[in-house]
Amino acid sequence: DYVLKRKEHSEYIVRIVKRVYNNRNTKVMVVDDSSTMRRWISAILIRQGLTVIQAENGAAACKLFAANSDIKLILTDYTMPEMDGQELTAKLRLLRHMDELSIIVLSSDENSRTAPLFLKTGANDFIHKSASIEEILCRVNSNLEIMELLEESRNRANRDFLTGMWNRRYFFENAFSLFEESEDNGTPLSVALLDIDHFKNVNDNYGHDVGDLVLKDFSSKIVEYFGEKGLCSRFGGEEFTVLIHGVDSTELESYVDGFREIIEISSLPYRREKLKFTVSIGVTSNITLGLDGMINRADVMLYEAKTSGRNKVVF
Ligand code: GH3
Ligand code: MG
Ligand code: MG
Ligand code: MG
Repeated sequence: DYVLKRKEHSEYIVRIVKRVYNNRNTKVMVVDDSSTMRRWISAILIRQGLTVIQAENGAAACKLFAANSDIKLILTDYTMPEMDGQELTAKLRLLRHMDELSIIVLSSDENSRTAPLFLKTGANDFIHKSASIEEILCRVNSNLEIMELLEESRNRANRDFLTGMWNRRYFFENAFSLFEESEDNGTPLSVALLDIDHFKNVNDNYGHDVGDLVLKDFSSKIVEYFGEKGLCSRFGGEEFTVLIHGVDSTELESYVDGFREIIEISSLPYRREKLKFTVSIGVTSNITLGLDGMINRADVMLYEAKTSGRNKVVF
């Protein structure tokens, strides 16, 4: 085995400890028709803190994958009855992108064409079965690390830093396809613009940090009420946008007003006080305006809610 220098070694240990810590929520699947091989690899991965699921061939793996959509990495054999590793790789790659599911092939095949064949089919990596346990672990770990880094950079690009909510950029990237879907199949679609009333007072009276706390609390209430499905985003400052799909016009008013009421009656404990505030909401369901037009319209309605007394929903 390659022996690391002292400093390199301690850095490596830190990485491994961090890796095992991160692995505690990570599910992987081992696919092999040899039960001895399957158990041997699974035992190694379990020792790394991973949760392991086993399948005896590609077909069984597909079924288990459908029931365990949170699987992050698959370590698969090549030659298996019913469905081999290549067909499995091709099938799963259609369902998940390379940065969401890592597929590593572990094969004893000696043909020099096998590795490139798998890599072209969509495998993230190819390891020969003669590899040491150490090599298998290094490759599993680095593939998991790459996916985590990619997820982190995706979040940095798409989420608002303070609240963790989708940002304006993500909203526009995804709102349009929902809009088109609604045009095609008639699913009702509405845009709601939410703005905290007199938020400046919170900052002025309690400071910017408390203002930030209020924004975090408010945004988690939005996501809780409208759901991630509702495409909730922070548009900027204390203004939020929700694209509501699937709520009929007859129910829309009470649905949105339900949220306004929750904010009106809830409070945020801060030191010995209970912070209270209200929200004004502008809504439109007129999809003939186009997406930008709907946002503008909701903004006009929001302005009307503000000028006519706040703490209300205007359609
Ligand atoms: P209105 O009822 O008309 O909406 O009044 P308002 O005070 O809520 O609105 P205004 O637009 O006057 O003030 C919004 C304030 O939000 C001003 C700005 O400093 C504050 N703000 C914007 N982004 C943040 C943030 O990330 N954190 C904090 N603490 N404050 C923010
Ligand atoms: Mg086999
Ligand atoms: Mg405001
Ligand atoms: Mg505002």
